[in-house]
Amino acid sequence: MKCIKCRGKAQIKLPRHNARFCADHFREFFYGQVEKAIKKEKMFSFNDKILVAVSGGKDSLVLWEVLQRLGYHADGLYIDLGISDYSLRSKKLCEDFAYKRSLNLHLLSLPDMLGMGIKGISRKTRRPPCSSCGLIKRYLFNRFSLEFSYQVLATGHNLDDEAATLLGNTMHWQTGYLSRQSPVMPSNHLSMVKKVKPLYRLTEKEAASFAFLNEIDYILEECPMATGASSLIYKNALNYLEQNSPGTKQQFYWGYLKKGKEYFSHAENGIDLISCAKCHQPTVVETCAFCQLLEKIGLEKITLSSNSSTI
Ligand code: Q46
Ligand code: ZN
Ligand code: ZN
Repeated sequence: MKCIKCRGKAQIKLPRHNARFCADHFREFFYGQVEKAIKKEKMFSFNDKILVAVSGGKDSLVLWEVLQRLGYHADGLYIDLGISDYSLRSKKLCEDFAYKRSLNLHLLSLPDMLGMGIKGISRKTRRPPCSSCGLIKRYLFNRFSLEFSYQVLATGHNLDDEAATLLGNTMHWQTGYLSRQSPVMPSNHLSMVKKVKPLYRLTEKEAASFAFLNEIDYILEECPMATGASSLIYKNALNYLEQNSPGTKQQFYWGYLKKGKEYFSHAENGIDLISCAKCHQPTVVETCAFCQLLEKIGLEKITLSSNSSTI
């Protein structure tokens, strides 16, 4: 098997592009796809301060690696969710990653800020763990970006994630979500930071190959709370289709962005955001869902301070 660029020994096969690459040309391909995403979707410039939401998983660490290699100003934020050993290990991996590359990593801890981890919060609020977790992460990443003057929040969502979300939203005809699904969510006047997904042109397997070739250590196990997530069922269904017809995932998601999304634009008008009476973050009701969650665990409000590990 030969690299289609240099005719050297190929290490990676990409059936969806009908291509094979050696390690160097695969890296070139990977950087190229991220740069294309950034430029095509006008995600950010070299003047912007970017905050990367890192979890210790491959996608977010790969994204951070690529952004810093391309010369962007990118810092990381890790949120310790207090999920026993899983959180300890993933935090350590993020700290080691930042230390080896002399990058700035901010740390927030739910046990420190809220007095308990996701399990405890879920018990007190009677919400499923992933629902509390999603709400808390969205809120903290957004508020932290604004309070610490980041213009853009970047997440490691890849093509598999986005295609699976699209499939789920389509299966249930979630027209509001369909109208908003995008690799870029612009900022708004109501304290919403711009959010971007620079890996949306790359698959999970490609991110894993990049991590392997660049010796990026990441947490291999799934979060112990992730069992039974419907997104995994949609991913498996899409993997089956991709195996039999390479390119299906990208045709589905990129095709949606190009041709399908506009049909749902009317569905977006239904949401009127206001400022939360307590914390001034964007919300659709008087007190935002995060402040309601705080009330349920007996807290009035929180202040954010970064426990930075800056090298
Ligand atoms: S971290 Fe949080 Fe995920 Fe774990 S508790 Fe659920 S949502 S599964 S991305
Ligand atoms: Zn090559
Ligand atoms: Zn609030």
